[in-house]
Amino acid sequence: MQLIGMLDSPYVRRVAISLQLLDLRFEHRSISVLSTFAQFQQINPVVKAPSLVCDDGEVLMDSTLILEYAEALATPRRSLMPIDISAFQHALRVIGLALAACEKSVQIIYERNHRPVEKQHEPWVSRVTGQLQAAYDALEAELDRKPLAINSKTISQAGISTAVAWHFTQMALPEVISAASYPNLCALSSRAELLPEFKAAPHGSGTYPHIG
Ligand SMILES: N[C@@H](CCC(=O)N[C@@H](CS)C(=O)NCC(=O)O)C(=O)O
Repeated sequence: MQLIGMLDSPYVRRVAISLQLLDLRFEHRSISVLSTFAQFQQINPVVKAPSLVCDDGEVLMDSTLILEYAEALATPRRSLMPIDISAFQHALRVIGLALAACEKSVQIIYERNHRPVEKQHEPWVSRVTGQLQAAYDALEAELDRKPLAINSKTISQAGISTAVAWHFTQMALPEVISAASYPNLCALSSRAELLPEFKAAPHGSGTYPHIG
């Protein structure tokens, strides 16, 4: 199967890291939804990253749905989600916050980079920035309350998504979310970025597996 999309997208990156942790082999094609729109359109006319081209050619999209498929595909069946219901519920809460942080970061980036300056709407950016801060405030508090395990054997989807979201926002919008205010997220991210699965799929324009 092929994973389509660039690793500067947190959605693509969470899938690339999760596929490795599920022991699934995949080819990565680092195609941009922006600079190579027409090429992306040939693969998925909806142009959403990530897209997953399955072995029979069917194309899936949306990172959460792709991860659901990946877990069903893994043999023996594996999951990056906890089995215990209260831990499962908490993981969904944390992943929801991480995905909201990704979405709000992307909205700010698109507003800034893909709209003419005279058409940018500051009240909208302020609203989204407030939502982004709220998501990271809540994630920081959750980590204080219940730290997440960060190693290749025990990292869960909550850990992957939180670490990927934080690193993405710090790479793309460091002036919007000050790292100094979020020590738990900084520590979690630093540990996660040292894992081989994160190093093999680093944030940016490169292709998995990154060597070196
Ligand atoms: N909910 C989706 C969000 C994916 C998403 O918005 N990806 C961005 C790239 S970071 C994208 O495809 N942008 C192009 C567009 O929406 O037109 C997911 O989890 O995969």
